[in-house]
Amino acid sequence: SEPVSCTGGRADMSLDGLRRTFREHVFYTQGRFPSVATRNDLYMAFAYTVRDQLLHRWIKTVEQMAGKDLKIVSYLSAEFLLGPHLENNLINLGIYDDVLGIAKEEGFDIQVIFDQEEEPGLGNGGLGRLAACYLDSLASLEVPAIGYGIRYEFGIFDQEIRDGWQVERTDQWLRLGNPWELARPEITCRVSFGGRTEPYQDDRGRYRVRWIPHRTVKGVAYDTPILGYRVNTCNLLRLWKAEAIESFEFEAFNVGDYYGAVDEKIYSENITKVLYPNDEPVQGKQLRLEQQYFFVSCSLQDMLRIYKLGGGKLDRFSRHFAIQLNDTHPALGVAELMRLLVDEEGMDWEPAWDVTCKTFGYTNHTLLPEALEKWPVELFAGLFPRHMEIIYEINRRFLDEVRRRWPGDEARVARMSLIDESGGRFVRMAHLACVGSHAINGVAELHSRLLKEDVLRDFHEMTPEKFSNKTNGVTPRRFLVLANPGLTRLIEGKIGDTWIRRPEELRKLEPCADDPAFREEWRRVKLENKKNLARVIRERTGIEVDPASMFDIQVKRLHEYKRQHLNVLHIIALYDRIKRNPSYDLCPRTFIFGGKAAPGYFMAKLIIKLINSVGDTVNRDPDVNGRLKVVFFPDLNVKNAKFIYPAADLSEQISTAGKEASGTGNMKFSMNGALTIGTLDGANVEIREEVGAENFFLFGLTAEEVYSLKRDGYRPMEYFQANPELQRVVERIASGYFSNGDRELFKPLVDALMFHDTFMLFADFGSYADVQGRVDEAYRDREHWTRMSILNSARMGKFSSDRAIREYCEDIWKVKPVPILLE
Ligand code: TH1
Repeated sequence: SEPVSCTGGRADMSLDGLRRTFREHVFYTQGRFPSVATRNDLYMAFAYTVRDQLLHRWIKTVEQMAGKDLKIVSYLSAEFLLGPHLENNLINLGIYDDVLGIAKEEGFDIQVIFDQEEEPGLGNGGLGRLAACYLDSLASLEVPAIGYGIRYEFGIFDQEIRDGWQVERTDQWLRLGNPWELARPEITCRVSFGGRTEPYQDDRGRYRVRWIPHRTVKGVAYDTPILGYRVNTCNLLRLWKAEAIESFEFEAFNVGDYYGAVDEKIYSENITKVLYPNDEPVQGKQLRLEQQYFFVSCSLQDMLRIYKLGGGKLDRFSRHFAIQLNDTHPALGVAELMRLLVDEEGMDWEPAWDVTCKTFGYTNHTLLPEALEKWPVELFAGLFPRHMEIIYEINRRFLDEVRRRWPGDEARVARMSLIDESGGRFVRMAHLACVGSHAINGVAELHSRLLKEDVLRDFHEMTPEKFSNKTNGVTPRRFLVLANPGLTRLIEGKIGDTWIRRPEELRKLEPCADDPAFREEWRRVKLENKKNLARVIRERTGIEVDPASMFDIQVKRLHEYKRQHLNVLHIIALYDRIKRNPSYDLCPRTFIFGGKAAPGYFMAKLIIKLINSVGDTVNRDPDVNGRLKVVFFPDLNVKNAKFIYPAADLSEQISTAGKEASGTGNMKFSMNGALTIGTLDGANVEIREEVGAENFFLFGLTAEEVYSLKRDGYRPMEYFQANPELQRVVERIASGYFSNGDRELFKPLVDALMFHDTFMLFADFGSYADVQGRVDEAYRDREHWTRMSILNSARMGKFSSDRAIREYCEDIWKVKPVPILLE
């Protein structure tokens, strides 16, 4: 076919071209005169101007990929936490300054325009954000890729803080329209649920099974272009929306059941209404399982459609598609691909199984036992009768193999089975993912090792060659260039800008750590960022914070294993020292928290209340005299995070060792020059290795110590009795000091610590408080602190998502870059 020629017009990226296109969009797309254009009109017109550029590159990408014998990565994820598109795309296109100029000429504040963008909050936290970083890196590395997921009508809730408590508000991100997506009403799939199966003989006399489902919905594709950094590759994020299939409505109309037809429509559209707001663990709700199957089935049908378009033969599918399962949420894909190949395409079991295993890779993101997904067999079989049969058949063949390898070891067979029968019957999604994949990986060295030794030990013993580690990474474009323009400029002044693609080159900054003038500049940038955050904090909370104080920040989802309350215990300890000794010498500190709690997670919500209550008391107490401030920053999301990471002096990464698979916030902070106080958990271990032990504040038990302490019987009371300061801290909470004398309010929290302390705060409290003392001392030596800060940024290159994606491409997906030319 003819290559699409589209030069000039809206593809014109000259200053004049951009300005003309922008004006046209105000007029023809928004239907406004410039003089009456609203803020949203202007934002939309800018967004469409940029989108035109993306579409131009997207078409070139598709055009140049067509007909080539290449391999595409399919990243299957229930969550994509993208964050605002506009600024990011300007950076990737290299027209940020041009557009700033146009805005100025046209007479408005570009910042106001940027603020207008609603972010697609289609994820909970790290897992969803990781998927978004990986899309950025795939495109930036010019690797053909499609992200597949769900177009939730309501993403992660907006958080408000009222009277110190979290209040959830629905996220109406689509209210004013979404200029970044293209609806594709012609790209649809049918997805079925329920019903029964039936054997039959096909025309060649072969035994087959057909699924007679109870109901069927339609998936409609919504496409968002994902442009790489300063390349022409523009990949695709394809999100599925559920709708009713038309024939249903017609049928209902024919028998006159108008309300029945509308009911059906509402029922169908329910599937993609709302993101489940639980980080880990996932709640075992039917609708959640329906969501998982819905998007996985649409995505696999779509891949097969694309593949057949190119004339590919099904037994070679895995040479052209590498599918990655982002945790077990899409693990049903293993059974669904088997169903599509065997039932729909008429393949035999063995070749279909061969294709399936070669196609899938599985990334595990958590060791928390309660977060390992399992679904009651009854629920599962009710929704997916055919998949249940397929899973039993996969399991039968798999367990035969286990028995061959370990004859007589029925305990092992029970442990490895895809069905958990140790009390009730459940489908184990992680086992399904392991058996159906050729590659299994964890997300940090420690996590991958613990997977092999513990959670997936039997699988590792059976197929060690499947296992590898892929330490997480984050994109330096969004989290450094976009979030921290001041630091970016400073770095560029010294070592140019090639580090934005190759962050290992940040190492060239190391010598600058010895240059007093550079250190001075570095501090100036940090101070500006802190002033900026102080302003936002004032606007959102009314609290005044001093940018000259140390900004000690913990932002992440609220979870007991992440131990925000350990941080609080330490704050109360400092407060207690001040109260006992009014002239206590403390380097002034501002403690900043942020993060959402799952709406049904009582303890997490109580911790938010505690943070705010301690803040109320401490911030108001004249005895504190500027030495302590405590702030809870409401509604942490990608948009707000941009103010936070660049302003941190100290990053709190204090999870119980062995619980945080990787963490990615830890990387965002350190890249921006924050020092870390942390345990040997997740990627902290590798961050410390990279930046040097002398530039990292380590405390706490190791994962091994945590396990053996648990094994030998952990008694929090012993630590409590041995530490008078800890006693005073707990007593202040228990006595109602922070709750107007109410001793009941925080009792659940105090009791949980005193009698169980599942996450061993008491065991780590002493070491944490000691090391915080060292932090206090270190901060007084500003020159030395700045040195450490510079070295942190300079040595974080490893944690670019580009490095992570390169490893996935080479070791797991076996895919190569395909450079795209514009003309
Ligand atoms: C997170 C992990 O907790 C975190 O340590 C890791 O850095 C991140 O994934 C990216 O790898 C997880 N998020 C979820 C969310 C759900 C279920 C399991 C996990 S693990 C819904």
